[in-house]
Amino acid sequence: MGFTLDRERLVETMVEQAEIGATENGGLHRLALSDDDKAIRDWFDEQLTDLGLDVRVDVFGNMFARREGADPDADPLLVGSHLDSQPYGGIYDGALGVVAAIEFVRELEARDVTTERPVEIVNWTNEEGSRFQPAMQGSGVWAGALDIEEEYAKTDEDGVTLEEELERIGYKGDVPAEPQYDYDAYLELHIEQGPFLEENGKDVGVVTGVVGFTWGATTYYGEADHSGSTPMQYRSDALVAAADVITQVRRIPSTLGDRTVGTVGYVDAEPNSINIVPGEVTFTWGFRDPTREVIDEAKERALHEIEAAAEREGVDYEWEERMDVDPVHFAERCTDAVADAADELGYDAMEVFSGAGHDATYANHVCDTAMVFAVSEDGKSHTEEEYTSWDDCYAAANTYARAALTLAGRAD
Ligand code: HGY
Ligand code: MN
Ligand code: MN
Repeated sequence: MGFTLDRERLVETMVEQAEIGATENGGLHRLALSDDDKAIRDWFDEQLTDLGLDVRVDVFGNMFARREGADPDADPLLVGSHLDSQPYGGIYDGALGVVAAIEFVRELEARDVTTERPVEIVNWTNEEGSRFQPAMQGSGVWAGALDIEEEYAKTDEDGVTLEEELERIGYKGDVPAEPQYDYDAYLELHIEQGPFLEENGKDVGVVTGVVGFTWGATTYYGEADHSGSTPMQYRSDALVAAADVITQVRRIPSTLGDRTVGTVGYVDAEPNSINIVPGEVTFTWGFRDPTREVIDEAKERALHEIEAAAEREGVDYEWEERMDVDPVHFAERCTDAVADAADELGYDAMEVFSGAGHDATYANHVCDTAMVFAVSEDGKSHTEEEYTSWDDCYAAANTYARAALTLAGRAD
């Protein structure tokens, strides 16, 4: 059967990581740079140290470890993903990719395999972009797409800066947050977080690229007033203006591409009392698509709706950009390695373009990249109901390990 992973050990490692930051409904609450993130980072460090690898942490908290190959000067293969989670997310998002990378390195050790290239394993800081925006922040800084000082200064809802949290949990390292080597390739395993693999009855996904995003946050400034004694024509209701835009954010994608999506995920209305006209409302909006032109068109339409709603309701507003990243398409030599691996192992695979964002987007700025997708049951993710069977985890992790070995090359 050639190089395959130890299924039992993969499941054990997944169960172990899922205990750190576990919620009572079987999900994860492991927000970036929280105490639970510190705990899972310590766990990650322990896994790699036990494998005899030295762990290094960069100044943005990205964690790396290196397994030497036959040729120490060869450009390394980089494998890994992220361990932070959404507020009430699932146990597979990011974690399955890191665990598969750990199990890949464990299997190399167990079989005493010497790879041509060095293999480096990474845990990226703040992929989720929930507590601190943007998403894929650690890989974005590392790839030079985001300015580290700007990202250090980002604050969470309590006004705590990212840099303060990085220092507080002891993961502001000393290595520059930039590629320390000319990486030959980056390979990431992730759950699909969408319906296509399951709908088509496939075992694994060969990911050919990732959508681009644009995220913004708008605040409307109206007039808080008594909800009973203020006649309707006297009102400047910030929430009504926001509601108009929220409806449009839902409608705009249906006029654009078949993979265009639009979401308002966060709304904060003040004073948020049943008998006060909302005076101030902040909400986020986001659009994604495989092509840059469509993303720009969606953003332009949203900004037009934001302005029009402010005029209609007589409220002021301001907005800020929270994220902007181009779509990426992966290198054929890497996607071929994934497709061939699935084929060799007898898994039924199909190509998928990712609707979720991944660190592979920014890794693709640095070196050839590809991803492997595992099936998401009902396509659900970013909820505690996120589920991937152990069989599907194993099929994807096996494909991943085989493709990784192809890209790393065997020296023995
Ligand atoms: O937003 C995303 O797609 C990713 O989960 N951060
Ligand atoms: Mn993820
Ligand atoms: Mn996610």
